[in-house]
Amino acid sequence: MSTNPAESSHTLSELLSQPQTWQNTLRKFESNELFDAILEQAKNRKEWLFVACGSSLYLATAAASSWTLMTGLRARAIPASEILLFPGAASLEASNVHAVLVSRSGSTSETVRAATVLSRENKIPTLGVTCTSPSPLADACDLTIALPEANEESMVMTRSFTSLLVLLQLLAARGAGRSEFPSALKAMAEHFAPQIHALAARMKAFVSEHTFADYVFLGQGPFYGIASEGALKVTEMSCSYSQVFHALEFRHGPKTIVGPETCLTFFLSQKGFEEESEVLAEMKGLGATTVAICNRANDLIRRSSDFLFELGADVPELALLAPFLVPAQLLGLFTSAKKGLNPDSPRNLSRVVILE
Ligand code: F1P
Repeated sequence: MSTNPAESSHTLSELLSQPQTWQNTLRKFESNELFDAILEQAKNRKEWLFVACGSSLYLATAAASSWTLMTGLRARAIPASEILLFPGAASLEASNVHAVLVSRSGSTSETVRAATVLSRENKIPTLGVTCTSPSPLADACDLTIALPEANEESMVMTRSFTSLLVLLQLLAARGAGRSEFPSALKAMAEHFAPQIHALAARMKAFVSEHTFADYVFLGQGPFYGIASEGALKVTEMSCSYSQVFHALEFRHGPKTIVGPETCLTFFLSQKGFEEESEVLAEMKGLGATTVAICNRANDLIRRSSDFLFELGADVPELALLAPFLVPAQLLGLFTSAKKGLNPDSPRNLSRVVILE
């Protein structure tokens, strides 16, 4: 791989360190008393409310969907600003809710204030999830899990996002008695580790061969949070215009924008494999340039994708969320470099949003 600004960046080295960071996270939380304390704190609670901002909100969205699919309990993700500005709309049944506040920095003002509102004003038990310790978030929450090993120099979240997601999936699996899930995550990380460098080289070549006006990310179920983060990564790192939709929703209007300069990235679930692959083929037929991310492809997907990433791991669907995000992170990074931008310091962006 020849050298360019992206390749000497913190963002790329931290991005490529993800499989190792996931393995370290799994080892650290293999048997953890804090998990038991959290599940004890939440035992009579019927709903999990995930609260965050920015990338952490999309992490919370994927975590909430994983939570419901794994535990059967109601779970949802909402922006911290909604707790502060429209608490009524959040319909917080205090007696039923357990709140999880996610923030890489642990300092984002909206998230810290939301923790205080939920804990003090609504008497809702709060769990902070962060990569920074100590932090104002930990001061505002009843319990806090910190994962400093996943923290990063890069301005945008990469390994912190996927590692905190893996951590929250581990906690859900513990709560649901899914004892097989930690080893499935371990198998996924071991399977993906030898693939990540070749994937980066292929994505760099793909970006050098294509120039796009629009980026669209498509996912269903737990992959919608991943698609949302994919869109944010391309916007944050390369100052490009990107959107996110549920894959089958794309037919209901947005497909008007399809053309060769529209890059459509599909995060193909196992559950909706047939239906989502049909949308991929239909959009390819309309002339879109397509990126397909899946566990195992079929001929239709191979024929309908300009860039294909197949993980090929024998793991349950929820273990696919973290590795599926990596191609989108790389798309953002190499597009940033192609535009002569520095992925380590995106325009107009601060690492933490602190409000007066
Ligand atoms: C949240 C966040 C980041 C975003 C930018 C500003 O930070 O919105 O997701 O990329 O850096 O802050 P945090 O609450 O997760 O620290």
